Amino acid sequence: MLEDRRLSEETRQRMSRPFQMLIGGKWCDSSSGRTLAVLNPATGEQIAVIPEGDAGDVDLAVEAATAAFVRKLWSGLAPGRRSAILWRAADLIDQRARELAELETLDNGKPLTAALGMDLPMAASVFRYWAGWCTKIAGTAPVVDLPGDFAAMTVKEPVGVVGLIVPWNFPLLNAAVKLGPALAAGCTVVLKPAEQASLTTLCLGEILLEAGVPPGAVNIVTGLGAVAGARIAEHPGIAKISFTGSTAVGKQLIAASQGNLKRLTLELGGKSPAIVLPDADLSRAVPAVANGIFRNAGQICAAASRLLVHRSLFDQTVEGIVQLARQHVLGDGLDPSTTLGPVISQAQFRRVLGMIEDARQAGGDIITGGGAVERPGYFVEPTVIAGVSATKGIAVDEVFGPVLVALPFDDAEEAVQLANTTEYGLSASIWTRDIGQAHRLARAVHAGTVTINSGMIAGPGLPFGGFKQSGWGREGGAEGLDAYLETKTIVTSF
Ligand code: TXE
Repeated sequence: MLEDRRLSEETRQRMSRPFQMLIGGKWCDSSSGRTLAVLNPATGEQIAVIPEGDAGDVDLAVEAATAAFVRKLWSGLAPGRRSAILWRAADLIDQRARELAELETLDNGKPLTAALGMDLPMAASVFRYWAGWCTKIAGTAPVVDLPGDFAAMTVKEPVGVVGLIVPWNFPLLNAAVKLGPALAAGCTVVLKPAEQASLTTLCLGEILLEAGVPPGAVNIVTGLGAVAGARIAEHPGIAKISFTGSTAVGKQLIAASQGNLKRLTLELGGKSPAIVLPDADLSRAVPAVANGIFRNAGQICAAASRLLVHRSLFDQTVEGIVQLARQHVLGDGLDPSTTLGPVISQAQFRRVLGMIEDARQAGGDIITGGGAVERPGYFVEPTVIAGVSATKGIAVDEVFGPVLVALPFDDAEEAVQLANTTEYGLSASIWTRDIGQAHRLARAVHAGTVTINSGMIAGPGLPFGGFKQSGWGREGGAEGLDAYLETKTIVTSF
């Protein structure tokens, strides 16, 4: 692999050095010495190893983060200085963009064009956004409605040591999305990347140190969710957790974190509807829905995985998406012609194919795709399924793969009812030229983000999160920052 001429010199050099964990500003192996294999999902081959951190390693990381927090190594820096450090981190991400994008492709499988065009610039812009907040965190001066003379103020304080647990679908970007507000708020961090894709997060640790984040302010422990992640969940020294991952693990975190009543932000699964009304502009809706479900091999929590389309447009809309599905070139993400990469792992590969098979058994019509691609790696064909029950199985369960379920409706009321049938409520899109109708539906749909005549839009300034079992709380914007802050009320009698 190190001889692969498609890789830049920087990437080959980075791959020739070990990947270690970051604890207290030092790079280290796991205390057990154990490692986990890093597999390239496009080939199934091992490309590196990462430390298999365990509960003891998490404890060391929490100790380092606690010492940094208590000594105010990070929160005590002038806000403008912290802002400059986060901005510098963004510049370093830009400088290392090619290398980081190549590592992301090797580790996660996504096309290099996608990593370079989306993940990397967004990760840098996320740090720039949060750099701006460091100098703008302020309290209020509320009125005290009591007899006597009082002056009241509120101040915002960092919540403490936070545990950030990140999934594998956008490894670097998701790490940035959580680190940005945590650091802007003045918290110190124990971050656990997903065991399936940790490489770029470890590089981000290098970048943060180089940018000037003090030792101990950001600690990164690699390891298994059930071991290292579970210890973060129960650790009494951690005040808050921000987690992105499955709804099942989110529920485990709620139970595990009760011991010290941790604050929890949970970004969980989704089964997001795209609602296409009879007057929709299909020239916009069709490519957006296809992109919304096939991009990143469908491994997006807000993927447009349920197409709800008015019966009058059903065949035309589905046909348009099927055409686009068939145009995808599946392959190794380093190959410039590749438009669709593999899913992350053999476990996900089996899970996605199993769900398609269940839909087939249930009488579903597999209009395109539906199988694995005959080649090494974990490639699933872009798939469109119709003719399934709207209320069970693949129509309501998250697949997290390139699989679209198409369901017809007869009127707007039925569309809303279908949109709201799942246990999730992360995002939805509405396609119509009638803007009044669009807004009526936007208010009726249970979803944390609703887009009108657009695929999913996310950015660091936009609150993102879910209704129902898609999670708790919001990331992004002022609300996202607030999740890392405590409000203290100070009242003076005079
Ligand atoms: O997720 P997990 P998996 C959904 C998606 C996917 C399914 C399974 O439907 O098919 O989850 O994926 C850590 N305590 N999403 O198994 O297990 C783990 O190490 C603490 C949606 O990969 O939830 C990783 O860092 N942490 C999604 C992170 O949790 C634990 C993104 C996510 O892994 C833990 C990913 C535990 N007991 C999957 N067990 C989204 N919302 O974007 C695991 N982890």
